[in-house]
Amino acid sequence: MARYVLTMQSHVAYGFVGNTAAVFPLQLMGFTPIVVNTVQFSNHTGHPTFRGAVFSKEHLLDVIQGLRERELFPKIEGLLTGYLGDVQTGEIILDLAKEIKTANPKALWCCDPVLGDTGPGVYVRPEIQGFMKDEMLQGIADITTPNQFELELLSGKKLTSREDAVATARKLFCSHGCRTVFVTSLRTPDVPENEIDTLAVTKDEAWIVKTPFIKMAGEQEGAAGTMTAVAGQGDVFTSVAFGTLLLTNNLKEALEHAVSTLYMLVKLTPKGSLDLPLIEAQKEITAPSIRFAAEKI
Ligand code: PXL
Repeated sequence: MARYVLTMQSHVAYGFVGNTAAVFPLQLMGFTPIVVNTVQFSNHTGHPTFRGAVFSKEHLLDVIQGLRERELFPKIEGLLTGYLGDVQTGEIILDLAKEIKTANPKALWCCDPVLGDTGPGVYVRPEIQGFMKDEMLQGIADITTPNQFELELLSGKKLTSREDAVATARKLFCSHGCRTVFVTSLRTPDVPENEIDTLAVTKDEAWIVKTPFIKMAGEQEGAAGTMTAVAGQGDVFTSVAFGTLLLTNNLKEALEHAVSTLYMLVKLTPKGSLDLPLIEAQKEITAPSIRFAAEKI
């Protein structure tokens, strides 16, 4: 029986962000993704130019109506969402999440609160930030995957340590929003210079994986002097972590697998590339060559 995950994210013709970062890993893990594209751009917005359009509310609702007519909602076990082009798309996603969860109360929603990253800074419209915090991540989302920069924006404070990150994730989400929080790209002052950490946090447990910090092969000066890094890392991480969690229901396993996959993909990114080698290095998605172990914190 097909295992359906609905992934509603951006589409790029070239490269791997949003759905083009999420769909292939989900397929490799054995899922049948149902793919709704919120935008169609030529490439990710970290390149010097990008072209294309954001799909209208009418278009998105029409596609969703078609899926409703196929009576797919009770069969969907996971909803995966990320980058929002505008608040309207977020409102559609919120209604869709409620409908899917009503149709299948066991379905899980993984909401990646894409807002920005250290280096490029905020790369969404300003109104997305409040919407993400006050609407998307309250109540019915089950899993969220902020990077450090996003957790700081959402909590309104700088994180001072790993313990602070765990406490902040718990306070902000686990008590009255998402049950599970993956915090990525953690480089608080207590993390050594040559290291980058990833956390998996719930109300009663927290795991950490420490990996060597790879200065990104593709990191270069972008528009207006901002640094652009290889895009799509968060999108691939979220897809692999969520897929593994759906397959195994094991938080430690999901954390270790997703971190190990990402580490290898970044390591194998050719110098100067702004996109991950998702196809060439596909075996790193199913069976990463290096396996990093999580410790309890
Ligand atoms: O990786 C997040 C993302 C998603 N979608 C689009 C993007 C980016 C980051 O650059 O440009 C279109």
